[in-house]
Amino acid sequence: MANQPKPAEGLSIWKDARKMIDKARKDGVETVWDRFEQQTPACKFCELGLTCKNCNMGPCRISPKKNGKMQRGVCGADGDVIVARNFGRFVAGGSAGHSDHGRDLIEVLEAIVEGDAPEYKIKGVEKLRRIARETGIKVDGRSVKEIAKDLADICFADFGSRKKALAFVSRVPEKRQEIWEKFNVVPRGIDREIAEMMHRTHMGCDNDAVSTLLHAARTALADGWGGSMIGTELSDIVFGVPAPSKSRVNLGVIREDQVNILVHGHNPVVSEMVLAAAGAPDMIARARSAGASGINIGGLCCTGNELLSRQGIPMAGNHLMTELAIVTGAVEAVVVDYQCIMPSMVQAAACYHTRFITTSDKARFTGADHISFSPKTAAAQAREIVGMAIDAFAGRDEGRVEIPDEPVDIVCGFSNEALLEMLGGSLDPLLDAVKSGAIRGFAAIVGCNNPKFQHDSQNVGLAKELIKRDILVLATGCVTTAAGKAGLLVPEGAKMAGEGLAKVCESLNIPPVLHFGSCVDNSRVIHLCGMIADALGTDISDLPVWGSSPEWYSEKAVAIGLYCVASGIPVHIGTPPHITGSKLVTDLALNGLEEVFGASFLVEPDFEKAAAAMDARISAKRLTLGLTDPAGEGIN
Ligand code: XCC
Ligand code: SF4
Repeated sequence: MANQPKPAEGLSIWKDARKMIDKARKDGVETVWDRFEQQTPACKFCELGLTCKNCNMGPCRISPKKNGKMQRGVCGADGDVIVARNFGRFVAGGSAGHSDHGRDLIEVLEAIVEGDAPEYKIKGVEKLRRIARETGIKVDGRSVKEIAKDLADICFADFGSRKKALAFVSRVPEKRQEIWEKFNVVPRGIDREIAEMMHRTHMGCDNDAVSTLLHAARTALADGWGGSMIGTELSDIVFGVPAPSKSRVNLGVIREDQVNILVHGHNPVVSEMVLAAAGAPDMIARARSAGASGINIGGLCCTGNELLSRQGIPMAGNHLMTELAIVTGAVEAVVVDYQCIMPSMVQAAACYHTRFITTSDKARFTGADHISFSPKTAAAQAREIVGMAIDAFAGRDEGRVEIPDEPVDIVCGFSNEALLEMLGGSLDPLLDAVKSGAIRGFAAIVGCNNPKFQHDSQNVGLAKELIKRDILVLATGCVTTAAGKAGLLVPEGAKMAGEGLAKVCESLNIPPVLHFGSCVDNSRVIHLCGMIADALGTDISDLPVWGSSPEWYSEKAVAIGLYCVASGIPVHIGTPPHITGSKLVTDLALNGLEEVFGASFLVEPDFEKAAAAMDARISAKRLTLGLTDPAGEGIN
């Protein structure tokens, strides 16, 4: 029996989302919330992580307490082993996503050097030189291309299997490196750790849950200090280092009078070219003769964040807004690369005049228009894409267009470089604010949306709770859009912050929540933590910091969570991964990792309780560092 659809109010906190959910129902477009209903309740065995399909003697599923005795799979694997193996592969999936994205940037850098990417340039020359020096490349007296070639080689080498440690492990505080050595989790090669995880979890290999989980940490570290960090740093080198700028956010950025192209996915390589093509005078003229007043590029998810951070394009929405953006009826084309793109967008686009254009051979969607994008032919292909969007404009049905809200102002484009520049070249002013207690600590709120929660309720709720407690928030991934819509990404947002933080925001003219980029840019966060720890002569796990992903959904989010924990940053998550069928694995995640890494996971679906727990730990860490914490006592 079909259930009555839930009222849109309960599904999202946003006006633009609610209106589009209602319109989707009217227009007959199925959304993520409809399908979530259909999939509920979930299979208990899967939810607990107690199913195994790793071989063909199975599939097997373990009842937690069959006759008081732990059941085993056909091969003899118990619940702990099965849960750990599943979790390990989950982390490997996430690390692979970020890292294969990073690899694409190396390929572009190499293509630039070899003259195979004529339309791309190295915009971040200064950063190229700095990173080259950091990684031991000779810089003086050499050309940009020579240096870039060597850096590309060093990055490629990090993907292999012949090194003792990845290049950027040199950024990790010494005490932390010692911990990694002690537990044998120093990441050696990005592809290597991922492949080893697949190997270990084959039938008959790593049959000790703790051992598997330690390798999961190593795999995640290869992502954070490897694949993701390469993704971030090389994107900065090729497309420029983000610097603060203004933009706008929500579905209101879609323009009724223009050809709207939304870029979606994660990698800036395609979307930067689409943006450039859309600015070409002949393209604009073509759009005009089609009856539009111009061409508007808007962002979705992390490709949006990449272009927002560097080029200031407006942001249409985050993960759960992607289908709804199409429902406005005013989107001519959605151009995607990879990751987090719901396959349903093909069907949603087919309900309107919208062209759904895929560009990566790694991410084909049945029913989509595919343009096999290559850096060599980028400009022509980007023009082709923009042309397709312009042609689609004629098919727009004005009667079905509804743009549901007015956009909200934001400030974006924070990076460690930008932060340092704002602070006058040194972290000292920031550290002084921490020491005085004006800023009590830092929290990076990262990641996704998940229909298990009212859309963005936790992302926004937690951010507001933390800034109230004088905890400066860094946001990445889909949380940035939520924070922006809530008015937290502008300096005026400091009105919602505690007194101490508000004063710091005012004196630096910064928002209480800093837009720190896309998901791969969480590498900026761990790097910053490393720099702060070094400046204080301590380890990351001693700092008053947190990571949090309240509404996470993806494998990548778990990889991020685990590399943060293994780097010494405790991590709050709103829902547990599929591990709760094993007491051993769950205890390790919640407590045991603390003994190993000085940080562990907190699972808490209620943002108020999460904020209180995060606050308490920040308070304790301050005291251990020898700092006072009057504000902490005031609020709890
Ligand atoms: Fe994807 Fe990066 Fe999550 Fe958003 S935040 S839903 S992973 S787009 Ni990374
Ligand atoms: Fe079953 Fe073991 Fe095969 Fe998994 S690896 S499916 S538990 S027999």
